[in-house]
Amino acid sequence: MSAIESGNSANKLTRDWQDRDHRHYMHPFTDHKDLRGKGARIITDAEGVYIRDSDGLQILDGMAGLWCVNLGYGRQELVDAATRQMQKLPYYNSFFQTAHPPAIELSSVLSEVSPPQFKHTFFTGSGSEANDTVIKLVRRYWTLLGQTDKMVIISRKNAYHGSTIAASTLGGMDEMHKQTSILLPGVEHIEQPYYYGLGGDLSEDEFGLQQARLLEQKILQLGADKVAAFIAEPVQGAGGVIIPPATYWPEIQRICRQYDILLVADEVITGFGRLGEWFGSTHLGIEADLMPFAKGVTSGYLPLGGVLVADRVADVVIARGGEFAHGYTYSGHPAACAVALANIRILRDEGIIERVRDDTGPYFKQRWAALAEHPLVGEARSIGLMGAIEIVADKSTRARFDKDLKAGPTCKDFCFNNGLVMRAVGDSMIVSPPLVMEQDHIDELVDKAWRCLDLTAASLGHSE
Ligand code: PXG
Repeated sequence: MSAIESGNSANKLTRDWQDRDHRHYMHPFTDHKDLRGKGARIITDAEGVYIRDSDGLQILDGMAGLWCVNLGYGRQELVDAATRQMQKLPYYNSFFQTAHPPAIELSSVLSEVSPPQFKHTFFTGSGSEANDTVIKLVRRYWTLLGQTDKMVIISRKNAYHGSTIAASTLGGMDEMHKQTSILLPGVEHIEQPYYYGLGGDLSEDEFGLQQARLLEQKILQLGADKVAAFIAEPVQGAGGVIIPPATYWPEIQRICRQYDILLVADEVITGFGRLGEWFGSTHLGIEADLMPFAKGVTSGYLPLGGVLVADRVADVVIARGGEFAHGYTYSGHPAACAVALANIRILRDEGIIERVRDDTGPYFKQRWAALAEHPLVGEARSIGLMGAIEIVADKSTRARFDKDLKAGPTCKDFCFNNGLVMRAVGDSMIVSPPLVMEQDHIDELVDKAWRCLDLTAASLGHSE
């Protein structure tokens, strides 16, 4: 078959997949009318830090799948761990006074790699289920302590905590709230620490304190005896890689302690090395009482989530509480736990997290920061291996392009077509690449991002 023929047959296959995709597959978070016009991009295989589509285009995966493929693609050790476990014991539960080695081992290993206050883990199948579990744990804790009025959980606008009704309520995404319509009672939201978007004339430090003190104001408004917990991502991910000013988290910690409010750090994105520590909380000096996690625990090879439970909560809910009436069929799924164990072993043995902290993270920071010199970029910020750039029409005023021009989505499309996955959150472009990226991959990522910003500027008719 000639190259042209094989190209044609690949395209025909792509069209066939796109057609069946349109007829049968309801995608998550997708406008299907919009998708119909373009056809889905069909990803067929992947290796290392690259994915490949059904037309044979190799694409650098700047998002590690969906913030999860920390080890990159094609790690045989993870495949072998799943295979071995599926042959030995593909499924069993831990409901009726039973357990199995992979879940026991994984909960033990998690207590080693997490901060010292965590010795227990409750497993789930996803980050959303982990956050549903958080709500129940928080309420159970205060109820067992006889403080039945301490019910309200405070969260933040533009937070993402998952898609179940409870997790959508916890999150601060307006569109999700509108569409969910039946939200959980007892959840309140405060404004986010988004300095570029909301900082105005304040210094970063002043703004960090101001935004943290919104929590104190909310607690005082509701009454500390009514507030059970505060939940936040150490660094907001889906909201657009919002990195809080250095003053933010210490002040939040002070407030939670002063008013006796449980602190929940949602580590679904920041866990397992993203910021160059096992958990984002460690990097930012947060001492949490509960830490929901998912994604990077298995590098996304199999679905698994959970909640790390600090002794303060475990001593009440587990030691004194009787039955905790909560659990999922796939809580602690043996194959998923086996993959997580192999994943954590590789992260440890190959020193990947230390490499992010000492080498690739600092290198990424410096290369990424240079994107701020591009005429379209108002800010380029990063932490660990997470980064965002703000596309603006006017750097000095931070004015955005007209929404209808779709600057962010246009840039995202240029990126995909030119071999780079970079996500658009409105007109913020974000990346969160696999932790196994090397310096030359980072060069490739930044060079491609610059070129696609050029293409975006040209298509918007923007000159400096
Ligand atoms: N918490 C955080 C901080 C997350 O980022 C979840 C909870 C929910 O996890 P599950 O496993 O239920 O999806 C997430 C998930 C995006 C995007 O658009 C982000 C997530 C999921 C889907 C899309 O960036 N994060």
